[in-house]
Amino acid sequence: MRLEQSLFGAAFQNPVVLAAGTCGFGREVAGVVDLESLGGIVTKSVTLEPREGNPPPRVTEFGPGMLNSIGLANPGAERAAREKLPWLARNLRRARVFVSVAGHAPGEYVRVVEALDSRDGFLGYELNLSCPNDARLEGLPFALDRDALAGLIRDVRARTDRPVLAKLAPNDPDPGATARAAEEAGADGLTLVNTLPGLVLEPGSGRPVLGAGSGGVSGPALRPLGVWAVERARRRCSLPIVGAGGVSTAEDAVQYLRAGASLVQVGTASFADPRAALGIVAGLEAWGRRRGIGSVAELVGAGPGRRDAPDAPRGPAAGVVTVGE
Ligand code: RRO
Repeated sequence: MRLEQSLFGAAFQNPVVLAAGTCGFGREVAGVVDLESLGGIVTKSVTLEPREGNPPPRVTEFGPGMLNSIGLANPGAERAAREKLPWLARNLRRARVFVSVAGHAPGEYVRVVEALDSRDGFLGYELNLSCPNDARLEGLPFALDRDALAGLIRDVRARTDRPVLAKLAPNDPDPGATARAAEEAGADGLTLVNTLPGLVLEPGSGRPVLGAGSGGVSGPALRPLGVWAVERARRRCSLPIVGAGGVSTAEDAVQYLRAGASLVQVGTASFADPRAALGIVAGLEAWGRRRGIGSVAELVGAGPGRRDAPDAPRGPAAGVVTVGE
């Protein structure tokens, strides 16, 4: 199965991308994972000013997932431009880089983009509109306020010619409507989904396990929600979608592709095995080859497969696109 696709004006050698916040700015993980064998990476979110992040512990595990509250720890836009982008420019040729951008106000996103835009080392931006851990943010994240989201995307769109992805939230009752709003505002693609707000308490004391209190839920528990959000967004908008949430195997990635994602991000799985994403690339190729699927693009949005496919959960409905054989 051919894994390459052309998206956002660039060639992606395969659909597997490291998620924001799980690989720093690339260099931090380059000793343990061959980044040039991946479709790409998304950097840690960059804010205008440097941030120390939240008090420890910042991460804890629970049954089927993980809870984090890192608190946007990052060097700020100026140092990211000076100290992080040059390494990416020198070292990543085949893997595509998106810089994640975060802030408290639309103007902060715009200023981060203005600080980075003339530099080399990255393809485009992923606007983090859905961080669950920003104590300084009052009210809803931008991703859950469609008017604010649309205004912010329009402001950024006007400042850059690079591709702009909008990263949306999992606790959105109507991700299709939000996806549509992002498309109309000028986004080039969507990333679905960020982590889900959650709280883990120590039963004895009742105190939160994380230093910051609540955090963002990721890992396998998040996957059905992410796949559902991608499928809903696919129905309402025609932008390329990047699926994220609980991908740890090639089969997980296939679910996102079939639901309508063109790329998939791997996050939490990399903490258990830094090379998990490479295994998913190899597993995807083998999965498709065994089924006679010519290219990954054939899978995107293909929905349910044939009744006789080895692991098809149910048979095809009338009019449903099938792939393979
Ligand atoms: O830094 C974080 O605590 C964080 C961010 Br910005 C985000 O978007 N999602 C998340 O789970 N953690």
